[in-house]
Amino acid sequence: MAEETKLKKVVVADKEPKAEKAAKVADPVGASIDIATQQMIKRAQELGIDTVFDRAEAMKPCNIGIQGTCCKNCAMGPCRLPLTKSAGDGPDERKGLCGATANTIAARNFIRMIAGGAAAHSDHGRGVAEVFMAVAQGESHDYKIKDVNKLLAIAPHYGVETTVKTEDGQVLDRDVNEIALEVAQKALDEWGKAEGELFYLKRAPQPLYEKWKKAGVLPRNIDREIVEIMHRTHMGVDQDYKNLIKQGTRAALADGWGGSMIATDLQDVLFGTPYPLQSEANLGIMKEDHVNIIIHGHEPILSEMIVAAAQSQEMIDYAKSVGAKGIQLGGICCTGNEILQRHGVPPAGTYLQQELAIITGACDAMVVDIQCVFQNLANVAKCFHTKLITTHRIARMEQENVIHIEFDEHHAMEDAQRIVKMAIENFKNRKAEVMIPRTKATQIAGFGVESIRYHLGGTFRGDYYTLNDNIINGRIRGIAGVVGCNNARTRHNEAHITIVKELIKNDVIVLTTGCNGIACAMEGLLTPETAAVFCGPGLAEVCETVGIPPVLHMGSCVDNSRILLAATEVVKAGGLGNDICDLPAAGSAPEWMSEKAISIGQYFVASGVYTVFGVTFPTSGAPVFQNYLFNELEKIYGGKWDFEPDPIKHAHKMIAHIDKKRKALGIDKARERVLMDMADRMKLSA
Ligand code: NFS
Repeated sequence: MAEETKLKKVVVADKEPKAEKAAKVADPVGASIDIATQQMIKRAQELGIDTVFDRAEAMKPCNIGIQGTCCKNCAMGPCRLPLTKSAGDGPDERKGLCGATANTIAARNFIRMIAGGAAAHSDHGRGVAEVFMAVAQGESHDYKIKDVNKLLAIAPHYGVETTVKTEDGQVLDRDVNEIALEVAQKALDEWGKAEGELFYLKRAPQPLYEKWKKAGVLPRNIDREIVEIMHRTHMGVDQDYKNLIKQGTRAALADGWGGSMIATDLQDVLFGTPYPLQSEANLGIMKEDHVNIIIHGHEPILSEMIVAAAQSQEMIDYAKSVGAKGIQLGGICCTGNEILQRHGVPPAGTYLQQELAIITGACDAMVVDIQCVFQNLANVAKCFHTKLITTHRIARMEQENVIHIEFDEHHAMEDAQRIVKMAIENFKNRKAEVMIPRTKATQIAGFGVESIRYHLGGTFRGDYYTLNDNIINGRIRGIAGVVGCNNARTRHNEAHITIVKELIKNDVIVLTTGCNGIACAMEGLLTPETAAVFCGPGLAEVCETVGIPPVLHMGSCVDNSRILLAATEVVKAGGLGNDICDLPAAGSAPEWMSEKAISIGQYFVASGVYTVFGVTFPTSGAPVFQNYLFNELEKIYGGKWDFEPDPIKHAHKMIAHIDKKRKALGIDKARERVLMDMADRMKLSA
């Protein structure tokens, strides 16, 4: 009877006329600090097309999931253990059906995020290693080994000899193809070797390696550490948050010092090591009278070929034959960063601008591979003439208007030409009025371990001597790595830019990757001229002297491995302690959203870096576990997590940490002296 009543109620409720509610839409100015983005959000709203910004208004996040305390690892749940106000009053008695505590649930969820992130970066690395193997075996003719020096530099890390001794004692160079083949095999084995540990771990400063060894977190092989996370977090396995995060650390290290580092290195070998170059950034790089091809995703394997195809005379002539003036390439997300770093192809925007590039009405093709790709691109593309092309075997979309051209390294150029031709032939099909925002900025990108050595190295002394010397004398207060995504739950680019500006204002040099790099480029922070406007006097002086921007763009998110190695070089150059955790340095992801960011954060923390995240933190419902991440991990690895959504406070937490490290090194006095020098100088000029 009770059932019947309930049913009747539902039926009645269904028949009642619903009040028409206007769909919630975003306030363009509240959604982004960037004018081009604001214009395009408004444009989309005029056209009746929803974007991520509107959807973030219409749907709020789950209040339990956001705390990290919802367990759906078995079908007795989901068990929800939100932290309520009264929970802190007495003993924490929250538990799931099986008895799992909030700490266990949050730790399991946290390390599953690490598994997702490490898998994404590392599978990307594996894809590159497979192409490298095909090249080494002579099976792929469209790619070549572009940077032999880089190959020779990394070979010893895999235990591969670069010279050979003849019987009469002569030392001869080994054949490059032979070296490549051996490196390719050893690199591919890193994903599944049965014994030992990852080769690149020994590239870390010795004391750090010893810490990992003592803590028992040296990753054995990449796949194993990720699989083990899935096993341990299965119902009824690992139920100790400390032991769970230990496995999370292993997998994260397998990402940063494994999959990501291998990806970066082999990409450099195949496509060239980046060196500083000039480009532009933001939606304003698109051109109404050109064929616009936007490349979005993460692997540079396909995009390298598309760049080559689009720059060929044959394709440029073809574009002209359909009435276009040429072909304009643009990037979104990290594939954008890859082709920016090596070819100067300008990024059209960050992660949150992907839909907006299509809404310009001038995007003739958007080519996507893997990661950070919105499924809603297909719905947006449907409203325009844009061809949305998926290219990766593991990343397809269900919508019918999406074209799938599976990319294969064995006929790479052929595939790339097919895609470029498709875009050219689509130029004449533009139907909507084109509206490209004018906004764009100039940038200098393409930094890396090698180019920092060139710009900030010493002539006679250690490699990073000039950088270290300026840190010791206090002109540069410290180093910050500011990286990561955008998140539609916070104003687009606001935290990125506020934090970076606050850091450079306080003489902290910034190394950037990922969408933070693109955000900084869009705001014009990646030019040497920026230094005089935004930097403190010490950093401004250094930038002016050596001609670099105060924010150095180091590439995509897998290129965070470049930051690890740059930090290692700083340690090696001397005078700033023996380990990464001794350096006056800090890390930040102001607007993170991806599981990859959590993996990156964990490997930075485990490498000794104080790492602050903005927006939200996925363990807030489990204070004991969170305290372990925020305070206890430092005792093991020298680095720790922190969370601060307010951008100014966020920057000052990093600066306070940098100052603490300066004091521990005994170089805080030198900094005071420099400040006095500046004051004196100002008095003189007054
Ligand atoms: Ni990184 Fe690159 Fe951007 Fe975040 Fe996505 S593009 S790999 S995950 S959103 S920085």
